[in-house]
Amino acid sequence: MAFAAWNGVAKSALEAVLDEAASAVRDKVEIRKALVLKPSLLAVAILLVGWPASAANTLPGWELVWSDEFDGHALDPSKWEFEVNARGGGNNELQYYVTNNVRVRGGLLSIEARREHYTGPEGTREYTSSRIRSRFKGDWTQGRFDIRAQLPKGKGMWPAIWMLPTDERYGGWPNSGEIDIMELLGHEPNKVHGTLHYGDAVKSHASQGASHTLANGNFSDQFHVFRLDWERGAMHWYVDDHLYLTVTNWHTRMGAFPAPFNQRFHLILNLAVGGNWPGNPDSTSVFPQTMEVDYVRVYRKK
Ligand SMILES: [Ca+2]
Repeated sequence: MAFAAWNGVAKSALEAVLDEAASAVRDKVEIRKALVLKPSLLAVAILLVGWPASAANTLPGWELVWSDEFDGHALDPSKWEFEVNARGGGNNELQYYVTNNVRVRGGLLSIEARREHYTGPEGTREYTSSRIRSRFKGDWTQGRFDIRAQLPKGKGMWPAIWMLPTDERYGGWPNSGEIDIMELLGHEPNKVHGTLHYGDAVKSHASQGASHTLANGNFSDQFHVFRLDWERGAMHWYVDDHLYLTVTNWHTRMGAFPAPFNQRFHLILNLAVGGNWPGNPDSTSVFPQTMEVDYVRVYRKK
């Protein structure tokens, strides 16, 4: 993790130099590949420019502890794993989650929802998509989570950036909690939701949440930064640094406050199709749809 942060800083410095000095070279990806292959060139470039005073992903008061800038050509298996299933997420979602609907290129992760007839070990579905998680590869208690993403739209689209408990120390859902950093319902493409789920057993499930609506346009028009600040006794949800939800109380029968949010949680990125909350796609829905993610950055308070 420390290496990932260092690598990001060094690469930013190099890119600045290379953009200036080698503007004639069109393919930056090729430059990056060349640098990875030539450590001596990397050292020379750092000597030339000096160590950067700051980089795009450093923030005052915060230490970057984990990130994925999606600069490679495939999903990084040291950071993410696929969840392959047709179980419907407990919400009667329609998709078969497969590994085929993820692309990493041009610095972006794309998760694509397709209308396609697909048969796997768990049955046949009329839609495919992907769902990835950082479980046992990125797990945190408290921190700041910044995710820059552009979202899909259309009836039945349900992109989500969220967190589940890695160890379920207090029992099954919702006893051990759930943190929804961002959810969007495709028929309301200008509105995102942040929600905290907790409580005791399914029948006494409790939640607190709020939504943020754009003044102009939709979340499919351009990238926005979805951010959660998780402190010991408070959680704060932001869109583009605009605070729209703070939650300071929650409970679980199996532990004292701030349980269940005193355990480690991991990140999940997925694009669901249909289900209880958004409803199913209809004749107005356009496929394929994608959620594109520019970066995921996790910080610890200094
Ligand atoms: Ca990126």
